[in-house]
Amino acid sequence: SKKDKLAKDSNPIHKVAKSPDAAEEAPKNVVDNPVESNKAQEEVVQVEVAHQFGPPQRLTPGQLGNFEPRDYPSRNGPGENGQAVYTTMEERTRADSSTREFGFNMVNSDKIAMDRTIPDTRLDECKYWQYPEDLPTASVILVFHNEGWSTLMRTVHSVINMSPPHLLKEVVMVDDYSSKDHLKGRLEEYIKQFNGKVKLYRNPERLGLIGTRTRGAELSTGDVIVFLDAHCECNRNWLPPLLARIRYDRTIMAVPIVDGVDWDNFRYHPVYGEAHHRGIFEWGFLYKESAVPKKELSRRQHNSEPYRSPTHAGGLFAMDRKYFFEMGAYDEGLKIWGGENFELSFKLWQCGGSIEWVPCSRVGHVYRNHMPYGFGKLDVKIPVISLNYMRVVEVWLDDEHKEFFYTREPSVRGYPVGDLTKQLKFKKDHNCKSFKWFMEEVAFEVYDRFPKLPPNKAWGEVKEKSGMRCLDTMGQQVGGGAMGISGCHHFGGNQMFRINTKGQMGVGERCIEAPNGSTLHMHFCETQPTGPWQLDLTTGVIRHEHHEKCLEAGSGNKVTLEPCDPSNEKQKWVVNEVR
Ligand code: UD2
Ligand code: MN
Repeated sequence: SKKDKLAKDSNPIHKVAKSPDAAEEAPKNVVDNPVESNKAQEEVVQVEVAHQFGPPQRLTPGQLGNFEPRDYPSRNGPGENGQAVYTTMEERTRADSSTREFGFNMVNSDKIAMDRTIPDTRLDECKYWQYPEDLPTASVILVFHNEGWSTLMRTVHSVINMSPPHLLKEVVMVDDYSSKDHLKGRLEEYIKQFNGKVKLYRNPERLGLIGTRTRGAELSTGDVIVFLDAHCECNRNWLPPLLARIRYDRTIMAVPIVDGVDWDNFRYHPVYGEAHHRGIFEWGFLYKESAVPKKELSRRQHNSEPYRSPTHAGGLFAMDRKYFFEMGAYDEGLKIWGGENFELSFKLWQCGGSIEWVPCSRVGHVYRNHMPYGFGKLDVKIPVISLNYMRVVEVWLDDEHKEFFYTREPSVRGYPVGDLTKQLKFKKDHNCKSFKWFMEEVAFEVYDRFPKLPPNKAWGEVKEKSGMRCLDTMGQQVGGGAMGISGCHHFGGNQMFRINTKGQMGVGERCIEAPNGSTLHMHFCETQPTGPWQLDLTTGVIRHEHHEKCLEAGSGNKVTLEPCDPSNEKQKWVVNEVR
């Protein structure tokens, strides 16, 4: 058709790849590999809709995959092949101010072609997968708020260039109430070159990324919605492997592997070496990635096949559009940023869907230097992210696991999270499985890294009884210098500690140790939830049981372990809860 032709012409990389017309003649659903076929049947037991689709794909070494780009260009120029670009002395001031404004060095980004080449970071095997020809179409949704120009537009170009035109229904850009001039009329003008394939919608008010994604999904018309952050670069043949999984089973959320792009020099680099990783979490719900357990890896025939994951980072994933809404989309009570990845993940797993990471689909994401935008005016007295986590926790966790969250984040316990009727009804109506089931069957490695937390004995600021100073991390990280004491500020943060009944002293996701027997340092928490700290609530003495010494407030900002002396007032502390 005319539309296809236009799209194809504007797509340099796919123009000589197998055309959609040729695809029509290809045999559909031919099962010529008995091993694959058995595997598919096994999975059919779990997923009713799967049987009609047969094996999702097959590997034919020596024969380039049917969607594999045939003429990926090789070029020289700034940033080509994902190389770093550098800032000159004259550019320094502008570069720094753009970094403050966008979290990215836009001066460097502006030097790089919109369609720059990037290195192929996939496993070699990925080139030889044959995917079904009749894949569902995709709407790629880019939500954005005050993004820099060239990083945003490079994302659009990259989606267009790296996707087979007949599978890319549209790119849906949704502006979340940006205020920057460069995102006004210029954007409408610029996207005209894409002949209608790129659509632009604008929010009449700030919805936050979560609400904006749901709006983007509502505005989309493709079979599948693919969300990407507005600063991404798609790698070779990124789209078909995602679509193939959803074609095979519409209840799968398919997640590309997210490579890194440097916020300063824009170097594109693979996220991991050979070992596959997947998304998990600790009990404060900081997102973590961890090597995929053998048990999961061994379910597959080939190392380049998709594997199941408990959760994902949030930004980049594909889902059947209708299924996304059947699952209630995102909880409307989640505000602006954070926690939505867990909400959708827990909901999917517990209510009949699943999440797979797809090694043959790779997309680069520019990790910011810092978050450059605020969250707008919201009537919330705890961090918005904590409120989002609480909504997720209250709906999807059971009592045992909820308690781990509130042990890790004690100051938010009891804060009103708003109406959860809709979420709880969904869970009941869909007969969703328990969080315990999820932990045992899906996220089984989490306990190995983040064991069940014993209750807190005390938490809050640790204040000297003989003065006005509080224990303070002084911003130190693991491997860094000594912690100290400084004027109590009652805001928690670096002065918020937890001492649990097993002797562990925690701050945020970290634990405290005194490796030299004198000064206190940040540590990774041991995989056993135990520690050396004994707090005597009556005397206020904090004793390190291995060094047999007590915590003593020194002069200036100093705090050290010293021989215990019950008459020394400098060794007496009081732990005050702060909210
Ligand atoms: C990560 C995710 C991000 C999201 C977030 C938690 C990746 C690579 N990124 O943070 O997608 O899941 O965790 O919620 O997994 N935006 C808006 N409105 C806003 C704020 C942001 O539209 O009010 C846009 C923003 O322009 C960007 C996207 O939302 O395109 C994600 O925001 P981010 O890049 O600041 O988040 P990130 O990568 O730190
Ligand atoms: Mn991002």
